[in-house]
Amino acid sequence: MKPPYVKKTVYLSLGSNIGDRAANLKQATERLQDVGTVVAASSLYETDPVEVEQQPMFLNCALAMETELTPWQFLSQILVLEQSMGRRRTQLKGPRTIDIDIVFFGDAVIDTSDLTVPHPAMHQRRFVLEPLAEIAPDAIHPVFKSYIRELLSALPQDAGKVRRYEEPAASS
Ligand code: PH2
Ligand code: MG
Ligand code: MG
Repeated sequence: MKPPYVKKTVYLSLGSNIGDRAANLKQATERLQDVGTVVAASSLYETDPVEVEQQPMFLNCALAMETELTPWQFLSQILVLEQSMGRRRTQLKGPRTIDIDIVFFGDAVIDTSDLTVPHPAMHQRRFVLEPLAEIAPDAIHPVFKSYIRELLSALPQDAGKVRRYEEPAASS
């Protein structure tokens, strides 16, 4: 089968809760320029850990990218990037230097053992929806047919606190 060399818009959610979290998110964003073209980046958000016990606070952000890769080519490149930034998977949802999740891949709907798109928990996670709503409020969930801003406003109030992160001023 010939690969479909079609440009798709991919939305990513990035997270870090080990080390210099802001530097990790920035480095990942820069290195993703080798995987495709980063066309939008949200602010950084400091977010309460959810779905996990006793972990440090996260920084999260969202990116929009354009790529001609297939979803599996793209996935294998982000896994290599996570590894090269020191990600070690010793426990499920363990603390991490960097996590790069595919939220949407164009309007693809994929459910295989190695890849599920749209991300199966994105609509329940304020730490995904709030950064994404900053850069793509009108992106549409290809299964629910809802806008990101609608998914965000449908979240229960208790779905994990999320606030804009102000970088500490550089000391001289
Ligand atoms: N990622 C998880 C589980 N919980 N919580 C926050 N705040 N941010 C994350 O990126 C995150 C999480 C699994 O990938
Ligand atoms: Mg994740
Ligand atoms: Mg992940």
